[in-house]
Parts: sequence; structure tokens; C-alpha cells
Amino acid sequence: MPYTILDVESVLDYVRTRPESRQRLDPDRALRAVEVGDGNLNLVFKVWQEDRPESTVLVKQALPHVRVAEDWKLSPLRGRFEALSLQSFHALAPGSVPTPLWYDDEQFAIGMDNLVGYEVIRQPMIEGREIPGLGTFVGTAMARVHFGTSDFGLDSADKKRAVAPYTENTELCRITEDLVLMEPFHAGQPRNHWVPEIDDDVARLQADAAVKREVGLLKLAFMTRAQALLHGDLHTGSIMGSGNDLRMIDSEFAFYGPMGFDIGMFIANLLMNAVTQRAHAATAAKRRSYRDYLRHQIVDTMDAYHRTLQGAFARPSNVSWQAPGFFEAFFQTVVEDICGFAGTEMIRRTIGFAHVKDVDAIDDPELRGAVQRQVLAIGRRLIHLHRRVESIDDILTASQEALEF
Ligand code: SR1
Ligand code: MG
Repeated sequence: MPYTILDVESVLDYVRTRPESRQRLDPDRALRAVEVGDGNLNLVFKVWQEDRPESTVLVKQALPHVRVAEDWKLSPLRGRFEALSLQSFHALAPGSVPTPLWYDDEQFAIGMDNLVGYEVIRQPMIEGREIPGLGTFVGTAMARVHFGTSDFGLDSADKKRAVAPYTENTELCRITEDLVLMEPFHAGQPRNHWVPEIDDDVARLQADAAVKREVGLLKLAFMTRAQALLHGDLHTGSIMGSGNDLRMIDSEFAFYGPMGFDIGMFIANLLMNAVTQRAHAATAAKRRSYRDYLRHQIVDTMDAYHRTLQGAFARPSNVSWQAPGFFEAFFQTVVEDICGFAGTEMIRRTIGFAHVKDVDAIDDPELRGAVQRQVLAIGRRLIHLHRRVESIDDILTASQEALEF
């Protein structure tokens, strides 16, 4: 069947053509579907058996354009990279992603477990709900994936072969190169947008030559340092949770890049949430306790990431990585990347093409402007700091106004 954009009717016939769907439902029974995608790029259908709603699968199809901007053409081939990375995440960090069921390279569609009862954690976190174990989950899972796909975890030839397919994920890499690592730092880029309240702050940021230099270095690292398989877009809208169980989703930006990118992006989203609690928390006490929770999640993320990587390094491996002090010297470079990429994510989510709801949902323009000013200031500081940063404590100190009580 030629590539056809699915809808809530045609997805039912589509699921019937996939033998793998039988693992989760009976395709000979009456099926129902609803489209639930709320991201920027794709269609997402929940499909279930009418007489047994718990028998269900999720179908995610890549569109030939950006979902939120139809004239922005984008190859649906990204479905292939999401499917490939989903398999790797599932194998290296079992339980960290929905179980993949199939990938169809004609329809650019992935079948996977429908995470019934799970919700994307961004909205509950805006509302100040604590997500148990969040930092430990992200740090542990990403360390397993990063180690297992890197030259530390793979034979040299296998690693090179593993990188190869992702070199085709050119369009999504370019989105990150442009939207995260270039446009927000330069005046006159038409996709940037912000509210007039922060005009002066944006002008100062975009006139900061040192920031441009540091972001240039970060962008070069992103483009050339193929250390490990990255999720590529690990924000709080890319994580779903139910009670204590968490899963990462939406890895279509997956490719081989610098290991600090994912954790940097994730920590940036925690910091942005922390700043916005000034608007979202109902009381000072609630703001205090949620910021305390967020601070702990940042520390837990780094601890789990460091500990899991260190544990993996301790197992016998290539003699080249076993010299005393090697791991800590290497990890230092990862912390530098985490700090720098966190800064770029905070800035691009404030003045670039794609913002975050945490900030944009603040109705009062003055308060929103004040929040954005703080996010920009922290982001800029983290970028300035990144080549001198020594530990997570330095990152927390540089982000003090987001976390203070
Ligand atoms: C055109 S895509 C814009 C943003 O949405 C995705 O979720 C990524 O974060 C990307 O940068
Ligand atoms: Mg996404």
C-alpha cells in the first residue's frame, strides 16, 4: 500500500494488516480509534477493541510535514529513526520506553504498546505534581543507553556500523542545529518570536559575542562528536508516567551525538518549570516545596547518570578506558556539555520557534515577561559557564533564582 496519511477510520484497517497487532488485540473484532498526538510533528492514534478497551495498541505515523506548520515540509523517514532508537532503548534500558511492536517503512508508522493510564508529565509538573523517581529514572536509563551505544560499550567496528543509519536523520538534526543551536542567538531570524516585554533582554543576548562563540562550539560538538545514541529531544513532554512507572517517548530526533545533550536538555526543562512556579504555585509554601522537589530531581538525575556510567566503566573492557582518572576526566567533559546544552535549551524555548507551555500558559504578560527574563538570564549564564563548570553544584548555583525559596 502506498504511503497514505492515516485517519481514525483508515487506521483501523491498517492495524488489521499488521500481524503484530494480534499480540495486543483481536483485529477481527470491532475496533475504535482516536487521534491523540499533541506534539509538533506526528499523528498518534490509540486503537482499541470495542468490547475490550484494555486490548489496545498505539500507532504513530510520521507526516510529510511539520504537524504544527503544514507548509514546513519534512520527510516522514524520521519514523525509521524513531523505530530504530526505540528498539535500542528497549534493549539497553528495558522498561524505559513503550514496548515496540512493529515498524512499517512504507507507511512510516510504528506500532507500540499503548501506555494506558499514563500521562505526559509536563502538565502535571506545571501544576506542581511531584513525579516520583523522575531524576533517577532519566539518569539511569540514559546512562545505560549512552554507555551501551558508545565506544565504551561496543566494539569499534560495531559502533561505527551503529552510527551509520542515523547519519540519514539529516532533517531532524538540522532542526536542532537551527532551532536550538543557532537561530535564537542571532537577530533577524524569522522563526524566532517573543513578547515585547523582553525586547531589551533579547537584544542584549543577541549582541553577546561570547555567547555566540560558546554556542558555536556547542553546535560543532552536536554536529561532529558522535559519542553515543541520543534521544535527541528529551524534555518533560517526552516522558509519560503512571504512579512510579515512567517511560520516554518520541525519539524521532535520535542520532549519535555528545552524551551531555540529553541530560542538559532534560535539566533545562526542570529549571524552566522551577522558574515558572513563581506564576503557577498557589502559595509560597507550595512553590518552596516544589522547587525543593525539582532541585532534588536535578541532583538525582546527575547522581544516577554518573553512578550508572561509572558502574558500567568498572566492568572489564577496553584497556584504553581503564587508566586511573580516565572516567572522571571523561565525565568532566560530559558535565561541560550538560551545562552548555541546558543553557541553549532554556533560551530557545523562550525566544525560538518552539516554546514550552510552562511559560506560555502564564496569562499575565508582565509576570510572563519576568519569568522569561529569568529563564534567559539563567540560560545565558549556563552557556558562559559551560567550559569552566566542574560539578552539578556549579549548575545549581548558576540557576539559583530558579530554585531559591
Ligand atoms: C519543528 S519541530 C520544533 C520542536 O519540536 C520538537 O519537539 C523539537 O523539540 C523541535 O525542536
Ligand atoms: Mg517530540
